[in-house]
Amino acid sequence: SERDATEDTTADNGSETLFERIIAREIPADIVYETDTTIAFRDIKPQAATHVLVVPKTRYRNVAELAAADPRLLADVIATAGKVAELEGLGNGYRVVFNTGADAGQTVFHVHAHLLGGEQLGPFGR
Ligand code: DGP
Repeated sequence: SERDATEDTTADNGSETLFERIIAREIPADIVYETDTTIAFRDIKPQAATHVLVVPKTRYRNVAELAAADPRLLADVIATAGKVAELEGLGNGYRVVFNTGADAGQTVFHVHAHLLGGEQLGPFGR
C-alpha cells in the first residue's frame, strides 16, 4: 500500500523507535490524551511548564513525510494538540513545534509535535 511504501522509508534502520513502545504500553509514559489515531504524553525532559508530545500511532519519519502520505492524520495530530491545550488550560497561548532532522535536534524518528505552554515562552532560534 501507499502507507507501507512510506513506512519503509521512515526509520534510519527500520527498527522501531521508543514511541512505538510507548504506544504499545511496553514502556510507561504519562499519557494525557488518546484518540484512535494519536496519543499524547508528557515529555520526559520538559522545556516549558507544560510540554506534551503528540504522536500519530502510525510512524512516519518527520512531519513532511506525514503530510505527503496522510494529510488527514496530520490534521488529527494538530487537533489532538488543540484538545490537550484545552485540557491543560493553555487558553493564554501555546506553541506547536515539529523538530525535523539533525540541525533541529530531532532524536526520535517517529514524527511528533511538541506542545509547549503554561508560561511566557521565549523567542525561537538559538
Ligand atoms: P525530538 O528532539 O524532537 O526528537 O524530541 C524527542 C523528545 O522525546 C525529547 O524532548 C525528549 C523526549 N523523550 C525521550 N525519551 C523519552 C521517554 O522515554 N519518555 C518520554 N515521555 N519522553 C521522552
